[in-house]
Amino acid sequence: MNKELFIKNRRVFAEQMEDRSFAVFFSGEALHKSADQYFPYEANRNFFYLTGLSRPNYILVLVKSKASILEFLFIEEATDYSEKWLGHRYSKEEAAVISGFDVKTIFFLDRFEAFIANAILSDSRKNLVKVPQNLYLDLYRHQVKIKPISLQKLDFVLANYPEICVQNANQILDQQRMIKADDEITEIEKAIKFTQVGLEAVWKQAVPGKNERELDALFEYASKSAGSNGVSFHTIAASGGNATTLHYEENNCIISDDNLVLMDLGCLSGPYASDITRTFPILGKFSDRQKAIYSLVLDVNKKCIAFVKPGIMMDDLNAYAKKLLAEGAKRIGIIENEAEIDNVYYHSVSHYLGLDVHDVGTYLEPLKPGIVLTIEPGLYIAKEHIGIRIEDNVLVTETGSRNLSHNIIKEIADLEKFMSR
Ligand SMILES: [Mn+2]
Repeated sequence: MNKELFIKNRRVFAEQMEDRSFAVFFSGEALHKSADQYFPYEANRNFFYLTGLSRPNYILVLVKSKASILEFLFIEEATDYSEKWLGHRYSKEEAAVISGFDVKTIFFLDRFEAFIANAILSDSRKNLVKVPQNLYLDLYRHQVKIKPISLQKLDFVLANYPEICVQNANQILDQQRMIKADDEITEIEKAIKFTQVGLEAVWKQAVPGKNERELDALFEYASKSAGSNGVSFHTIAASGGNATTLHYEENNCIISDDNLVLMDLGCLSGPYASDITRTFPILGKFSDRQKAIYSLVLDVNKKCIAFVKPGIMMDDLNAYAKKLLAEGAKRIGIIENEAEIDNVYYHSVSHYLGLDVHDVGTYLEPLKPGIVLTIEPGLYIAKEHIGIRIEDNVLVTETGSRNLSHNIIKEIADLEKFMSR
């Protein structure tokens, strides 16, 4: 991606910082798995957004004083050991090219604490900010009782300088990240394209008797072969009644002849995600009953995409989807009265999408151009062993919406034709 985006992201963030403040962001590290094994490293998304770098243990520092903004990056130094055992480590020059930093403001990690102490905290003539008032940190909390990593890492500051006010950088960055730049939309479109390739490989090879996990593996193989660096979340490959469990992740059942298969999946392009759901008959041909229910969900999917435009509230979109699903479900005899819709449709129709699959951003303000969201109505009828969801990824434009995943087929005739053999 173009470094200009990351330079701009830092500038826009820092412009919203109070004067006499500094901000510290950590790129994170791989989580421990078991014994000497670790989970694959995932860059802290705010760190990536501000630097374009996906490397563990890096630290970004922004300083704002008298309205001027200074930026510093701390990176891992390559050693003989790290190069031989762990692979290449970026040089300062390489990190500068990706992030748009001036190479003179990139240091190795061992300088970090002394830098904070001498250049920011100490009351010397040379320090960068006179008596800092605010410290901006990523305070995302995965669970309310778990202390954010940033607070743990900066304990040496917080314990000794209680007069410095901690500010939640996420309040600024969540708003900023909601509105996608053109480069970001391009990445999401690439992630969608990889997803299309993966799904088409599945459709070409899906036959009764296969295990759900074979479809999961086919998807991952084909999408990675197409260029994706991985799936954006654990693939759901749910046949028959398994599809009525929203987050079914076991993917370990033999798919029988009469089954519909619901696959909710997505790919990564860099750290950007897609999130698509398609439902198809394993035989390549819908029964009349499957057709009736599928057509209803598809109709709601298309109407909701057309409903998306700047100014509407997520609540309006949710209410609209639910009303359409309730009317339709009653019409084709799934429920007797519309109030029963909660028994067969029990999730929201949309969430934001971007650097995270369930991306940051408030749901309490009207939609704005540049937001990317999912549209994913569904119906889950346990007694008929049928779960259907059809999910697309949609960009809010100046005048309405653009379906970024329009190339992934979903019409009954197109699916049956594609799967015919
Ligand atoms: Mn989704």
